Amino acid sequence: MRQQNQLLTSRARVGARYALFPLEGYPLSRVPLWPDAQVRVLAGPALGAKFVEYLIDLPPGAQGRGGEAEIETFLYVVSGEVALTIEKAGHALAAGGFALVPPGASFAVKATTAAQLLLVRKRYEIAPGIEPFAPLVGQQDSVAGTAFNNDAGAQLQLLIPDELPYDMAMNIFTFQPGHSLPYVETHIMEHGLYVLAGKGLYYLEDRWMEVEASDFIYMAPFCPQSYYATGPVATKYLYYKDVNREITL
Ligand code: UGY
Ligand code: MN
Repeated sequence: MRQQNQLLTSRARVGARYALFPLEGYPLSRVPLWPDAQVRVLAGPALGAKFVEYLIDLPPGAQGRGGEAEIETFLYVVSGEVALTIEKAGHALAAGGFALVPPGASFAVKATTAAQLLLVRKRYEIAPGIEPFAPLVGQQDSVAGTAFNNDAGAQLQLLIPDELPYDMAMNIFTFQPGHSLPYVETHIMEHGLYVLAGKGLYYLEDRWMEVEASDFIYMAPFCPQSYYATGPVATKYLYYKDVNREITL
């Protein structure tokens, strides 16, 4: 927030195929399933996205829940600790912990400490002959990274297995300063990308833009995109991608 005697400027941009939103620009929402939380709606259908992404701040003891028929939910703990129950199974999640709840399964979250969560909701795409997945719970530190394009300075972790029962990817990219995506990529999949750490330059549509930790980027299908990490610390970003399904006509 600027003082009344200062000019207003912003890095927020909404282009034809992308949007870049610094966190400071989001007013807070209150939503019924997370009544004691401060919710920032990062993306949703009004932006053109076929998914919904929230950033949720929970004070200690605050609760939330979900579980809609046909909708799957991914949860990621940015900071703090929460107790998560999926159907009747309990899980303690600390920073870096994550879960994917299948469509139709109910879940509840209670903040053990002050906590910040990212939540992605997507309509699950049933595929003929493919059984839907069971609840998945994990911790990012236990997920092996692979060097992207043989660059050890660009590590990619797939939090959700790249297998046909899953129709979404949630990946963490870690770039050491000076490392980058190897080309400007353009693909049919959408992205919802939250910068967890570091800073650098994102190429979106047709230009380079500065981005930093806590920025959110929406990339629509076929948005030309690339990234170059500046520093001084490594960039880490968590991103959503729709995968593993036929393209509907
Ligand atoms: O998986 C991806 O499409 C990834 N390379 N995109 C990105 O980081 N913008
Ligand atoms: Mn991409």
